[in-house]
Amino acid sequence: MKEHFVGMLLGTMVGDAIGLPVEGWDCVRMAEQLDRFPLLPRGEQELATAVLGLITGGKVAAGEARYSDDTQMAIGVAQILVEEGEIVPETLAQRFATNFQPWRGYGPGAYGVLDALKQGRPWDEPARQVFGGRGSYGNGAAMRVAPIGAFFWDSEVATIREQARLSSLPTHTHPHGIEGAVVIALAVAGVLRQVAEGADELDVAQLLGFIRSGTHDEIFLKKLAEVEGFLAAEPEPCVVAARLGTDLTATLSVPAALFAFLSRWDSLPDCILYAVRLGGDADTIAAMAGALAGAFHRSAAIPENWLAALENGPQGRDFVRTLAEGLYERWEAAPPRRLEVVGAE
Ligand code: F2R
Ligand code: MG
Repeated sequence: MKEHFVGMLLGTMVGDAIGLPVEGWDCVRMAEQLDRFPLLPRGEQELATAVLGLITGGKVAAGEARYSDDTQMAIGVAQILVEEGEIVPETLAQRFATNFQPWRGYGPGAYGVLDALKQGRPWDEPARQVFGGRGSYGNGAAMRVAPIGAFFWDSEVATIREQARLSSLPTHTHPHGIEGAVVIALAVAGVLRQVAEGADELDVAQLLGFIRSGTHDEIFLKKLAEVEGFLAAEPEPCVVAARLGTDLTATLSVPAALFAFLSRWDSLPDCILYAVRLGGDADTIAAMAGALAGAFHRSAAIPENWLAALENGPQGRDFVRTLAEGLYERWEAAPPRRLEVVGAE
């Protein structure tokens, strides 16, 4: 299980890093560029790889693949779980502020909230005030929530929901922003439940059923039904992208990440590259899909050249691995409320 925890966090990081150079490209533009790549002369391929990074399959120098706010904030969530054994929103808000690196590419709302927290504002004020007091329904709470799904994989669904909700509050108070986090946390927990039962193959229907059982929002339930329909029909990636959505909001990105994983769960690289190919918020969709694929397959499934390319500074690849191992050790030493029979709900 330890290597599944590591896979979850390194999967987030590698998905984020691979998608980052093309964040904001639409699906059609992405397809044109990637399909053209193999036809380019060698020199032009090198130039394209310098811009597009690992997505081309070309060589990227060690430590050159940067991560963004997705990984930075997932690190904060994992750190609080290791230190506190549960999410304490005020402490998490302080950690987000301490870890805040403005150049990591935060969403506009989140940037303002973190800046305000850094200046000492009460932890729960800025998030409630953004977007005219409506709160953010961006995907920022969902993109960082995977460590909660791992740490609480064998807890009651209600606990997973509550921990995901609490982890959203420092930046995202809109119900859709929160529910996006709940859905991804449930998905990670559902994957690890299957792992614990010894599954070699993902039971897609069971995982979808588990996610549905803890999802309370009509829009997400409708999107889950669409995801299920696409699994049978397998439309072109750009049709999937157009129908499920690939933007910065939770309702229009979390379903695409789920589809990427559920349709390509058997290969971590295929899952991440497909998530990036959907376009739009590519780093975040690939980070969420990468967390799920990493949780299922373990970190060994991440290609060596991808791992080698990841940045490895003070909070880089090795730090992330050690943090994920610490998360597992914390779970093992002081287990959260366990289910008597796994999967009994
Ligand atoms: N910020 C970025 N990338 C820069 C944009 C790249 C490119 N141009 C593109 O279009 O893809 N990436 C990072 O931001 C996302 C996470 O965002 P987060 O933390 O949820 O931020 P925010 O600002 O709170 O929400 C994101 C956007 O959602 C819309 N929105 C949210 N709540 C709203 C509300 N109540 N009313 C209206 N709009 C709302 C806004 O457009 C927000 O800016 C990740 O992609 C991460 O990688
Ligand atoms: Mg993004």
